[in-house]
Amino acid sequence: MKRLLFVALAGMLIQSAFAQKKPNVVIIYADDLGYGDLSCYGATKVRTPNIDRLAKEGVRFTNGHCTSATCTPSRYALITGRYPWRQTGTGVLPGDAKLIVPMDKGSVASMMKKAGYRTAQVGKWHLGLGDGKEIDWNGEVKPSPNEVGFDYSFCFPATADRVPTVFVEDHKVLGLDRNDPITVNYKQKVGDDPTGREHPELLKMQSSPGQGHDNTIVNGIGRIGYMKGGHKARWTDEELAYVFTDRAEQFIEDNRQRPFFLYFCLSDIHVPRMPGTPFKGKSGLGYRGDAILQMDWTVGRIMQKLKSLGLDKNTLVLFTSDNGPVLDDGYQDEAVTQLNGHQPAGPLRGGKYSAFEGGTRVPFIVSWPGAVKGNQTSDALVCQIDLFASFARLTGQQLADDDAPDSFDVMDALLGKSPKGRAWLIQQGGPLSLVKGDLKYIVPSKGPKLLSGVNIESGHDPEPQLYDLKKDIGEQHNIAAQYPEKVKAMADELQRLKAADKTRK
Ligand code: NG6
Ligand code: CA
Repeated sequence: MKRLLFVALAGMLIQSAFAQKKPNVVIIYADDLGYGDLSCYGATKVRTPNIDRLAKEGVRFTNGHCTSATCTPSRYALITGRYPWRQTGTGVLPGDAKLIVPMDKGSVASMMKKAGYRTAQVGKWHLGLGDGKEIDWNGEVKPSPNEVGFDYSFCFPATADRVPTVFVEDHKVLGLDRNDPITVNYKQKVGDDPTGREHPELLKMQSSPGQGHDNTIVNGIGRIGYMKGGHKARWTDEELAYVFTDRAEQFIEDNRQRPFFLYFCLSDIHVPRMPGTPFKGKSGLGYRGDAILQMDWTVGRIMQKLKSLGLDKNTLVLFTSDNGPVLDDGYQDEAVTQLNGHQPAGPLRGGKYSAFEGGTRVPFIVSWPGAVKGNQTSDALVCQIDLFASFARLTGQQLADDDAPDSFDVMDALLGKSPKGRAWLIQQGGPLSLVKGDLKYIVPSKGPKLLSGVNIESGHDPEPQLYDLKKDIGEQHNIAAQYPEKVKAMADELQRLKAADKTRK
């Protein structure tokens, strides 16, 4: 009997030691951060010591990607493991859009939950809320991240420049005052709050002409869309990073004794850039540079939190961005005038919204001090769409047949154990591109070559484009005319991959 008890106890101990061993996973997802925006990626005009340290403790990828050159589709791909262009309605969403993540399929979060992880989403969501009927911001906001795998969610619905400018915590608007109910409208003005168009003199930061951002004024900033009510619940932009970081830290602390998965989506460095007072004016590059410093501070806080709880060795931290950089994205915040020679996309052409590499090649860093050797640089082709299948392997799970149809297991590359990532990737700027080996093919498309508001080259061209990224990372020399057979082969392959329901083997 005693012996049996001993065996059972020993078994339980081994099991719990094993359970402890499951690494925590933290994704820190920056918004609109470019390939050249960090000092560990070559920036010299701005310094990011905390993120540089993260890179030093792990692997810094030179060929890491989001799927798309804007936010909503990239996030859709990360969460679902499915290319966003397979589903209509995955473009940049307004703040009153319905949830676009399918609830009848697995998400990276529900998969981690199945593996025994406690899961959370903190920060910008931008994948819609509710079921398509008008959202009742004064009641239950549902479905939300909670319905697609997150045990805990603390988000704002869309972007910082879109109404409603409130936090939603597990189905409820935080700090709601019943006597001041919220109404949101993207078509016409609601309520009596002044708009940026009517009252530009009330703005603390002017909107850029011709780019919208001149509807309801909240905290002295004109937004996209109109809102009424909810005055006490509205956020203060200067506090966003602090509020989100506090929630993320709290979640880590609350779950320090069990494996957790945190999808931490920063509002930095998206517009309106309105950093907290400690960072204002600190970079010398205007508020965009200041927001980079604030973002780096946030990363430092998370690293410090993990360390203080003794979790740093057993936590995989992934830092990346949802799309490439933009300077003037709707506000006159001196991002252009104070650029000071800084190169947000580094050596890459284009930026946010673009089919060129600047749109989708982003900072991508993995650290896991207990399992990953530090000081590594990897040229493996990896994409955020691959996290679903990769984390499934990390946590010892089989994917259901129709889960994550475009996600490849690149875990060995992510851990710096293999120089090989995926063999090819479809990227989405305006037009789609196929990257395979050193070559990149951009589908011919109609549209302006220069997106004039944001001053970014779109990648649109009525002629096919082919670039050798190994020799020409800046995509300056279109070699399509020299290699018509390669163009044809890549165009055919892209067609075939698009037509398949699934590209995962
Ligand atoms: C664009 C907005 C831009 C930004 C972007 C979304 C205009 C003219 N521009 O439509 O300011 O909000 O949407 O950015 O409205 S993202 O990073 O969330 O994709
Ligand atoms: Ca973005």
